[in-house]
Amino acid sequence: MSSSNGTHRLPQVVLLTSSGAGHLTPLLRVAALLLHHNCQITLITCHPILTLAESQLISKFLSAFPQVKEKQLHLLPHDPNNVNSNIDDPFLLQWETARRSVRHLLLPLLLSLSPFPSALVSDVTLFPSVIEITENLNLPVYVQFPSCARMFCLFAYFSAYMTSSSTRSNDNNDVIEIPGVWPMAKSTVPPLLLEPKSIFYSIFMEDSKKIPKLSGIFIPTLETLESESLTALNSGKVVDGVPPIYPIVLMPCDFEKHLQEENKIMKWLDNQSPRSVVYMNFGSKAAMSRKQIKEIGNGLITSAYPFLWVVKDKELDKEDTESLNEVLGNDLMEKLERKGLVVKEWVNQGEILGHEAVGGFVSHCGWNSVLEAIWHGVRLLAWPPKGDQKVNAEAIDRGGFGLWTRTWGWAAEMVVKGEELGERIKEMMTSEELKLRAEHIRVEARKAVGDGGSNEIVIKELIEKWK
Ligand code: UDP
Ligand code: G50
Repeated sequence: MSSSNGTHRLPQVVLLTSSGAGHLTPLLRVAALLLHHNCQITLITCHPILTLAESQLISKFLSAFPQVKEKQLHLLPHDPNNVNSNIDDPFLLQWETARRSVRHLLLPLLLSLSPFPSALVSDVTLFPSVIEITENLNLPVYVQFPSCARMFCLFAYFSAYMTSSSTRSNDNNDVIEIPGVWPMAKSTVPPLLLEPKSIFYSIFMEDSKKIPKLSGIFIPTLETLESESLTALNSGKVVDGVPPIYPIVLMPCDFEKHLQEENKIMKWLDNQSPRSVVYMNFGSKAAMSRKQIKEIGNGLITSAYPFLWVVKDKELDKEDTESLNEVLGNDLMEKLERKGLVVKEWVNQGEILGHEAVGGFVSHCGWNSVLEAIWHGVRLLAWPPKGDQKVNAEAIDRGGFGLWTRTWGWAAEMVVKGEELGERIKEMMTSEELKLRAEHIRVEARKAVGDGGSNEIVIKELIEKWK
């Protein structure tokens, strides 16, 4: 396609955000990657935005890339007559509202864009509403999947599995046998997917049938880490009709950095020895019980390593207003301060994991966090609380760059004793094997992102298609 002055027209790509920092972050990183390859980007953001973390991330992204056009989609009010209006997870509720709103509001917004876009990349939660609208528009729709390839296998296979399970009599009831990949223990499957009455179950049932209508799926992952799942998907083994899967390595970007110059965390890290610090952060929404928070405090103290601990007391950051002293109590707070740094704020995790003082990461296993640890070659102690996080923990375990104590169950449901945590932290920090594997996989990730690596191949192939 040529413009009137004869120069090659640049691909115009629209990206559609959903809700949750774990969904927004990888979508914005895809946008940054496309910008790097000279695509022109329009970012559609859904308002109101649920968390401060997301609002700030979007602002930082837009100020780092002033050439990006932002279009705001103002969500319809919650529908009290909707059968799903009693959803108690604020993120799930927001997804439902956004799915309904996109169905009504996206078309005029797309038609107002000039030039008309060459492609649309949607967060996975919104794609069924998007394809309803774009069916007659000649606009290829791609999905950004915010989890691992193995989780996508479960998603893609879900409706086929559930519809046929009544006819399978001699199944092993403890596992889901996804064709082409090693069996998935039901104990690792997101619990809501085992409850047919849950809204998340309905979402997986309905949405998985619609995957064949997509032009492609971006999965932030590494070939070396997930070759089995990627091969099974791309060869049609998992289920027929899966569009091309594009594995890409997404790394922390400059636009995510804090704007303020003073940064007490980085200064504190500067004063620690290389690879000595245990970093603990459970992501953007996993809050812990007060009882577990106290045990963690004691566990970090007994592990005898310096630590950087990001405490989270409420699922929504806007509601997380109590001070550290209120949450931890003065006594524990005093003891902790002698050994490490405890904060209760949004930190720049990408930057922290890249600091040479960090030796290990106690993580809830959100997929972005796992990939950030990989990017910086940091070993993990996996402690998944809910959702897709046990599936991600399995990838860490099989990849050999982290430990996972399966008997700890779901962290959202069980309290682990401080001493036990302290012991596992020591094991992670002293393991040479984990260190070597983390370094190995870091090198693989860097290769994928470097000149002529798999990221470049994928993006160039897509840009050719979009021209
Ligand atoms: N994150 C961060 N600072 C925090 C908490 C989280 O930068 O204090 C980032 C983290 O680096 C990751 C994202 O937020 O990029 C969280 O996504 P993830 O998939 O790890 O977990 P989720 O929050 O979705 O459970
Ligand atoms: C959030 C959550 C639970 C959960 C997941 C979350 C995932 C990610 C993949 O992101 O499994 C996903 C696929 C389809 C979809 C939403 C999320 O509609 O709270 O399991």
